[in-house]
Amino acid sequence: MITDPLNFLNHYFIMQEKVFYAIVSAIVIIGGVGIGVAYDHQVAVSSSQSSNQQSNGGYHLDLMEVMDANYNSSIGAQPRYYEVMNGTLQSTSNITLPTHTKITITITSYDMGNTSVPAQYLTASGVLNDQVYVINGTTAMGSNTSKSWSTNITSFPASKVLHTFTILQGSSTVVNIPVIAGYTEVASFYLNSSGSYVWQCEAACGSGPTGWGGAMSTPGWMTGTIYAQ
Ligand SMILES: [Cu+2]
Repeated sequence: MITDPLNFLNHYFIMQEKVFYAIVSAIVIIGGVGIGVAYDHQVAVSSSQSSNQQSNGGYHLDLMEVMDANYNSSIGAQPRYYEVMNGTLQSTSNITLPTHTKITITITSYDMGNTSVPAQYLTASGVLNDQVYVINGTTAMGSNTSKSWSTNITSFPASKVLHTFTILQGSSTVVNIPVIAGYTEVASFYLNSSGSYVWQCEAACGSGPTGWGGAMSTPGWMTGTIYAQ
């Protein structure tokens, strides 16, 4: 029974006020934790991306291929692979990779055209499912080519391949990734034995009558050494 309606209302509003502040406090605390988690997550992601270190997804090898790097005064411009590491462009003359670890390679090509490639290097091999995930449009051309937009490819059309990223152990091909000029490509592979490998572009993209001069025969351009450890 309510004896004093005013006192009851007063009490009621005080209670409401307490509940209100409790709810506000809970929102602030939960929200704060949420922001903290999001912030931590962002920091973790950006630091793992910039260091090329191993993370949950394995190891990341990021290569950038450019069309016209200055080779020398007589040959002039040549295509070149760089390794992107810690936000800087590094030479690909020596690449260090881990063994028994999933290596995800991203090749970003800023290039155009095609060149002659022996048939066996037109097929992706040594990569997961023998497939390369190919994204059209690193180089903006003003129109989209819908058919080849974000597709898994095993057999590459000869008319589109300008380079390969091929890893050789002695005379055997361990990994072969055909590269389409002006595309971004992603694939994964494992190196199961430690030691040194040769990497080579197998498409004749260099200088001279055979196309195997200049970049094709120069470490850090279209060939180099991979140390697996
Ligand atoms: Cu090449």
